[in-house]
Amino acid sequence: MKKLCVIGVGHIGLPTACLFVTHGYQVVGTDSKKEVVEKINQGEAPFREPHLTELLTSAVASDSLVAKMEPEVADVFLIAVPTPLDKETKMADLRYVREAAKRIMGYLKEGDMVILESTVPPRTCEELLLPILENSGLRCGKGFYLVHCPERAIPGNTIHEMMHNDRIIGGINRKSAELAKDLYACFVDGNFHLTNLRTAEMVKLMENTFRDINIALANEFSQVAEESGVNIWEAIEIANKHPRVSILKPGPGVGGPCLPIDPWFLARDSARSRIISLARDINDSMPYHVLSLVKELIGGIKNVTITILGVAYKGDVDDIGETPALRFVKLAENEGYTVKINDPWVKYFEYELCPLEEAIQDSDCLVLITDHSQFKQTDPQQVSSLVRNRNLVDTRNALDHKKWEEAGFKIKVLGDGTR
Ligand code: SAJ
Repeated sequence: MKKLCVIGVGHIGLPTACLFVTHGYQVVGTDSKKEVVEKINQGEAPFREPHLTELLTSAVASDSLVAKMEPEVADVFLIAVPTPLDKETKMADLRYVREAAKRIMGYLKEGDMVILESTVPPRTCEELLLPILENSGLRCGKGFYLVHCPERAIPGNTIHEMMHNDRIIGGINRKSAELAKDLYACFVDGNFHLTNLRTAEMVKLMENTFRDINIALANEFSQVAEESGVNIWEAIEIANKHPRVSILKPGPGVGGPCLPIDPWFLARDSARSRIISLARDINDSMPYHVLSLVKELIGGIKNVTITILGVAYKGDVDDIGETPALRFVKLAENEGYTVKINDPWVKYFEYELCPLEEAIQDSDCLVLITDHSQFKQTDPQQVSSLVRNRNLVDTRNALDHKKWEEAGFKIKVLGDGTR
């Protein structure tokens, strides 16, 4: 039986490890965080993701998955570490990939495979990973195999997408890519697209950049719609009926571990990447626009208290990475507002979180930033008896506005110029 060593058991590494276990592999998952290792060994997922807990509990109970701080000898090494953005230089911070490679190097033996799933700028595999791994004395492509198989699963539906999405496999040579395809085929029923390392690196970045630019366009459209007396939500829905149009949704900004970061890995030379950096600027500016909507609603109210509904970067996840909510809270505080925050998913945030009732009490304006399912079920009649002023800004077009209006709320919906 083949043994896998997964370096980095986070949002991608852990579900991947569990899926390999389900298909008969012995897996060691390593992480530099002691508390993550301990939690996993107790069968507890360190974050929320549908179906993960069931998979993890049975993987740990059957002794097929064990978490450790250090790697060990294996047949396949799979790297799924973060590749954050260095905010000052707007360059990829590749220190975790470098560290992972150094750690693996000492355990590499003839015939092993190294897979990089982390998102990286083009040529990282060849110029950073490969030379470190070759310090083992083995030759890449002959002594050991190297592939880039970028993760493409969406948080909130990770397990399903890992099993059913197509996979890109870039290999140092065809043999590497073919071997990796055979490996993943145990749980992936999507198609495999085999290519070279640098194409695989670029494809992954292009996918997230395409999405970021599409959202920036939707955000720009939403502001034009507000000025033009058009409801952008209706307009986008109709435009998308065209067989070759697919516009995404506007919102309070773009967050998460990928979209605000990956485009910069392509846009290092901004003279050649004007659309990419412009889209980033548009999306980053959305919290300012949300603030302007709040200001229009609250008018002359003194000693304003606002309630923020949701700080996760998107609905029904507990992740606050790069969330536009943080910028919005800071802007609101700079206006002198008292800010109260509720998020039924998030446990830790830079600002205090409180229960819904407490967050709503005596509020002058509710601002829905994240479209969690729980907020859609909130009863506006109950809310109306708790607030001081009945104002609502819905940045996601997520709520039943008729009901909120019936409860006496004045409403602004981002992108709706008909109100
Ligand atoms: N957003 C909008 N409007 C939309 C869609 C999203 O404003 O119409 C916002 C969300 O609210 C969120 C941000 O964009 O703040 C990103 O959310 P997302 O759902 O678009 O994507 P992620 O970051 O959760 O996952 C993406 C996915 N990439 C693509 O769909 C091309 C996922 O498949 C990747 O695996 C993931 O990035 C990654 O790890 O790269």
